[in-house]
Amino acid sequence: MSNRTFTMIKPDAVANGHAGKILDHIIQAGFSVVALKYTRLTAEQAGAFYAVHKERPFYGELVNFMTSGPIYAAILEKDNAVADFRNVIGATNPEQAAEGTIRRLYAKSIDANAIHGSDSDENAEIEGRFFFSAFERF
Ligand code: FUP
Repeated sequence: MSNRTFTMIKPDAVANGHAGKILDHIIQAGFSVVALKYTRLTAEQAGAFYAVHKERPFYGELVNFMTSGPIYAAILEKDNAVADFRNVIGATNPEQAAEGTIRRLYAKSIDANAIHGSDSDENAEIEGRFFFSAFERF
């Protein structure tokens, strides 16, 4: 899945009305949206998705935040998708994100940071499967 990555437009960005602009930004950056879902995570789902952060002090807040409203989940396709998409979204902390990145443009804080992007090909596949069945993935 080296040409695919997984993203979520997070509850802050959806609530602020930025989802359409963010999707357009992603498409203009050269990614194809090959699967897309509007949904809201349960605490169980958010806890499982971020299980890698279970021991971190911000885990509880992260699960609360990710269940606070609806999200868009999507599988994106492009050559070198994982690394290129990380550049498009910018650093975790929007204050450190480069000019023109999605987090710099639309995120307010490190915890409510507008968008998720997988950090490896392996995680892109795991995360994509978390939301989409093989039938839904084109
Ligand atoms: P990223 O890969 O850029 O999404 O960042 P991480 O995997 O390090 O963190 C995942 C999510 O945990 C972030 F998007 C927001 C949250 N987080 C915090 O709330 N506080 C922190 O100090 C670090 C991460």
